[in-house]
Amino acid sequence: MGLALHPQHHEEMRVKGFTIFPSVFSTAEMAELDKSLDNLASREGKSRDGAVVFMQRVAERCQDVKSFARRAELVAIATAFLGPDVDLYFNQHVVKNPGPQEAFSWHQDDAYGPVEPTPYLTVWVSMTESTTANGCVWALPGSWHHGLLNHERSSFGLSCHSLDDPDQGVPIVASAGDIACFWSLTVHKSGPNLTNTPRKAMILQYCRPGLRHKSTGMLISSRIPIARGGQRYEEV
Ligand SMILES: O=C(O)CCC(=O)C(=O)O
Repeated sequence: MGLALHPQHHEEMRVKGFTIFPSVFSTAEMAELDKSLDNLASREGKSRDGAVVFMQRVAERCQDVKSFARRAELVAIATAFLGPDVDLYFNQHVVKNPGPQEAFSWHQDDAYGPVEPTPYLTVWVSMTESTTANGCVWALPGSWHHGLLNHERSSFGLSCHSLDDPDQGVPIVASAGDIACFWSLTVHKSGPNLTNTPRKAMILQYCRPGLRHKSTGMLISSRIPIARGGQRYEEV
């Protein structure tokens, strides 16, 4: 598997605000991560069977996920886009089970908790196939250039662009082990899962150290160190 980072990835992040890394992890590695998340859910008495399940801050509670967030491939991506020092700001596992649930509204990740400096980097790891039929992510190319947009509450999260607008961006179709990277200002949505198997993703959000809440200026202290001086952070 492995990772090849090309000038095209930088160009796509600069122009469109997102880029894809195919086949970074194997299907077996994704199954292993899935098992760790399943074990965590069992340990905590939680179910992954709801329509859409969010398990947040799992790296803080599961060593396997924390180690995964420091995989060499992810350190390479995060340091390429953010510089040599990187922290994990936020992470969540999302399961979209089959069902007639709504689409996840068009939004910017920054809208859920404005921070400075912005944008940070969202690394969306596809743990299963992600298709237009099972609720893949869609992105609006170039949208990150407009800064933080006004968001309104919708029936499924915050919304900054209508699901009825003729411009519905582009789908990010992925296989298990592919990665989609986007800025926290890139406008994106995801659709319902109209198939009969779950769609799963691990979302890792990386930032430079020193991230602060925009509203209060307070340092966000709960970050996990990922890389220092371009090298993976080793716990002592
Ligand atoms: O995994 C998904 O469906 C996307 C979720 C999403 O857009 C987000 O967490 O910001």
